[in-house]
Amino acid sequence: MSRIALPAGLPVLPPRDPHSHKGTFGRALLVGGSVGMPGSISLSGRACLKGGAGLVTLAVPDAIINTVATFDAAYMTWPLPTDRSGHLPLHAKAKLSAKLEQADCLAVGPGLGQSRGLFFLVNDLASNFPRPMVIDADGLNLIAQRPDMTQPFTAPRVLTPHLGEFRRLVGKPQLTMEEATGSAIEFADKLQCVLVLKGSQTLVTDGTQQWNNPTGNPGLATGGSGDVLTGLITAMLAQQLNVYDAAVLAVFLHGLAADIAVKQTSQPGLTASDLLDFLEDALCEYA
Ligand code: B4P
Ligand code: MG
Repeated sequence: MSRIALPAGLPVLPPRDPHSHKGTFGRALLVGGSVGMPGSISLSGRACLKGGAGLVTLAVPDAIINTVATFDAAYMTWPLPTDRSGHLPLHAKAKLSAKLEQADCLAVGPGLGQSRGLFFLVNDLASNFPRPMVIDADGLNLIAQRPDMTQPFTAPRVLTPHLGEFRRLVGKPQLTMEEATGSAIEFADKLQCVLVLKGSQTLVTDGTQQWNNPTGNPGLATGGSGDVLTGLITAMLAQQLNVYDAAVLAVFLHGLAADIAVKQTSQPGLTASDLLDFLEDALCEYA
């Protein structure tokens, strides 16, 4: 039973069937990481587990796989090649194929970095992965470099830019947050995707529906909190929520976790790792 008043329109995560098993709650595949940035993808993976995905696999460059594996025992890791700059090369796709076939949903971006090979890899996945996919961080910066940004996606996609990333997506470096709100709705409608415009009042839109998120606080203005959100959205997709509902529920719970956290910690002291611990409390409030 919830102890807080849940806002009207909040999506419902169906109760768990007593006879369910881990396959029931989906296989999530998260692709990211690079040499020097092993933490982001781990935060996403841990949030994905905490959010209820049945099986979570992190596909990362082989140069960092041992580091990523030691951050949590509950997710699986899958090694991909590492290029000379410490990133995934384009031919990582071949090694990824088997995992892509098994995945119910995909997230790409946290800690990925940017390179020419990654440009082709990420845009290939964004265009061709047939099931729901979250695109975050450098994944967004890489799709922003596509020659044709007006081409709609043909499979369900959630894009999670903060204002800086959204400016790059629309090619307008001076866009204000107020201008971005209107532009985000138009963008989501044109590209047939769900857009999560992150900020102090995160907006979720699919071009028709809009959710102005009421939870969250400046404690979230800390490195890695966006990676946690990416993992949480992916968890909701793994549990078969549609892309809009998955984004709305994850954004709400992410902010709620932070609101609960700062009753016990300070806003400056809240870290993304702490936030993971409070996702549990947010889910309990929601249940
Ligand atoms: P990045 O490498 O892009 O790192 P990051 O995305 O900022 O980190 P992270 O993934 O943890 O946080 P995110 O914002 O995704 O940074 C590279 C450059 O981009 C840096 O120079 C940075 O200054 C710049 N940049 C970062 N954010 C920018 C912005 N908004 N506008 C312009 N430039 C920016 O996710 C953070 C999460 O916390 C979101 O869910 C967000 O909604 C929430 N959050 C943050 N502040 C909040 C607040 N005051 N109240 C409520 N929620 C808040
Ligand atoms: Mg981010």
